[in-house]
Amino acid sequence: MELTSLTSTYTLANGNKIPCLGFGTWQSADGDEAYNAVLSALKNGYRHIDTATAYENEESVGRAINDFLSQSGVKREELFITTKLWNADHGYEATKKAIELSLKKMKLDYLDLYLIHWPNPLKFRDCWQEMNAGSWRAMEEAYNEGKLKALGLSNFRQHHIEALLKTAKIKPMVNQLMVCPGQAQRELCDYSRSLGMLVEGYSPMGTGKIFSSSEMQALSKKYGRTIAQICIRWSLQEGAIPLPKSVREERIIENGKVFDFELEKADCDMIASLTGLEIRQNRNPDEAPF
Ligand code: 1BO
Repeated sequence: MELTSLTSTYTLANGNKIPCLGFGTWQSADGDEAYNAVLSALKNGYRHIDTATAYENEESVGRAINDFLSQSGVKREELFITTKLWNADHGYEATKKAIELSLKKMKLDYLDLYLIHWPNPLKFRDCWQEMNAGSWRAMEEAYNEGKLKALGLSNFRQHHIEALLKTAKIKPMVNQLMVCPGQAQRELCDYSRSLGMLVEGYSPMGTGKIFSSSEMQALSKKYGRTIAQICIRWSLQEGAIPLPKSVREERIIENGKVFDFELEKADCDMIASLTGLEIRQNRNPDEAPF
């Protein structure tokens, strides 16, 4: 599939289109910071916005989306908006309420994608399978009512997915995972794809020491691109849908300019196996303290 711009799309298992690169809002503070970042992303051509209840910025993100829609003439159906269920709200009843609350906070009639953010909350560690099954049932109902246009998962590993599939009537369409240099998670990405899911990659830069890495600096020189652009391009070539985040307009613009160059396969493999970057380790969801 040829990806040529921020509006190039993949097709989800239900036939809906999803832009191949999204704008992440994790760690964007509620209020002006998240509002201005999302508005700037939309004004600069991003059409896919990712937030979560846990990011505590749904209100500002929703306000930016609605202001953009009323100012720009762009139609709601041209945007792809995702939010996620947080850990406290697992289970059928709580999930139903959480979906309504997200829609209300964001002032939207529907979400393009709704994800279970985390498979095994500390609060439900002895009954996570049952809680996820209840959440999924609530999500399926909201999907059938048109409030959610696609359903998916985040941070789910193979055994979490297998457990969910025992009762799911609608199969998950996305698994959103941390995909960054040194943590490509290729096996889990391939497994997710083998079940018909698309993989989204959060934290494409990973941060840590990525910007002082001599290997990444050499690639930046070789391709004449910033290290952030190399990371985002790498994520795209891994087959993921990268979700870079920035709150600075010049970076937001720069991060979207990744469609006019290609990394060599050997460089992609090198990035995938980089070590010593001191990037926050991808947490084991069965041991996370939340
Ligand atoms: C625990 C939050 C990960 C990014 O969505």
